[in-house]
Amino acid sequence: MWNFPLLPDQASTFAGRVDGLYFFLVALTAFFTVMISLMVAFMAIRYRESNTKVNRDNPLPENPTMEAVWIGVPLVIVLVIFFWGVNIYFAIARPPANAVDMYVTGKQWMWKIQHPTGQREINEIHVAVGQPVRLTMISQDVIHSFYVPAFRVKQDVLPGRYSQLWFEPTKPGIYHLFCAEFCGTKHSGMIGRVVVMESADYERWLAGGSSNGGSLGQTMADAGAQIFEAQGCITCHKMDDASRAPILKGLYGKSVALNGGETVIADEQYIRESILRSGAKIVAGYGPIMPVYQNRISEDELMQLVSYIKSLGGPATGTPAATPSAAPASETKGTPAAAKPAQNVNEPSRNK
Ligand code: HEC
Ligand SMILES: [Cu+2]
Repeated sequence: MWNFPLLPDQASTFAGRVDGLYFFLVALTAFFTVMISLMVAFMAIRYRESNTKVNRDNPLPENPTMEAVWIGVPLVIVLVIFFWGVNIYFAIARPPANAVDMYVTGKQWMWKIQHPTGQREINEIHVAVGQPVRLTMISQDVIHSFYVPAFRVKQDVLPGRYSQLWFEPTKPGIYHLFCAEFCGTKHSGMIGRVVVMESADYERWLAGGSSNGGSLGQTMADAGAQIFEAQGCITCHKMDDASRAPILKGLYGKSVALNGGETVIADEQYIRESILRSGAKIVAGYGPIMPVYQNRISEDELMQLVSYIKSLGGPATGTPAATPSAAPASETKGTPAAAKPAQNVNEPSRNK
């Protein structure tokens, strides 16, 4: 009979922590609401007009101790709330290093998901229990918001800019995925499900192919490598020759010196911008010769390109990419030399 859940399932590592803070705020609010209401009632009765036995002098008292208490106590309470909130916020803002990268494109009115291993889904995202997932998200049109109540995570998905979200599911099951930003007439229909599976089931699901008929057998990085060739990027960006354009191997996560003297960290957003609006930030030592790819590459393809460039490794002595299966197969095929670690040695020369 009593089946009226006040809160959604707690299905991620954040859920308990967010609820803890939430319940604390509710309890605190309830405490003061009750206390103040009781005081109001008490005063109203005690100082009612007909009661002649009370003292109504009402002098202005001075009581420094009381003032200190009513400044001090709320100060401590709000600081507790602040640091508690900051603590959770930091956890939500910092994906762990072992998180799997997935890519989300929002558009009116659906969610498109790409797995690094190549599966594509629509309005459905399959993940494994205990495996942290990091989402890189973008919108093709208006602002959407990726919201999974059971995970206690919500993040705006913006046009023209990647935003990020991560979570670690703790309980197998099927959970609601909502768009939490009014995004047009069918906003309420922009819903989906997050399917959390046991690892073994998840492996089977990955091996079995996509539930929505996406092409398999090609990882995102492979798809990106193909675009890299098809769009002619490869004619300038060589694997071992930085004379025409920077070598992209080892770019991801590195700090890049720009022509203006500043440096930027080469994250997803920077790589995306470098491709779409190459003139916006020019790498030190190069001219603005790279074509502008705006409107020539779709958001989905851009994510594949980003995934490919990430698969070429990070700055720390060519660390393998976060997605082990994402070897740039078609890239290295013709140029075995490119696969040699010796490549990293050449890298500093790119900033000549
Ligand atoms: C005509 C030659 C040319 C082509 C074609 C070209 N690029 Fe570039 N690219 C450059 C040059 C030169 C730079 C450095 C100057 C700058 O930042 O614009 C660069 C910079 C970049 C950067 C930033 C590199 C860094 O070290 O910070 C990325 C990422 C990039 N290109 C990706 C691509 C992709 C992906 C394509 C294909 C869609 C592409 N480029 C096509 C010449 C080219
Ligand atoms: Cu939406």
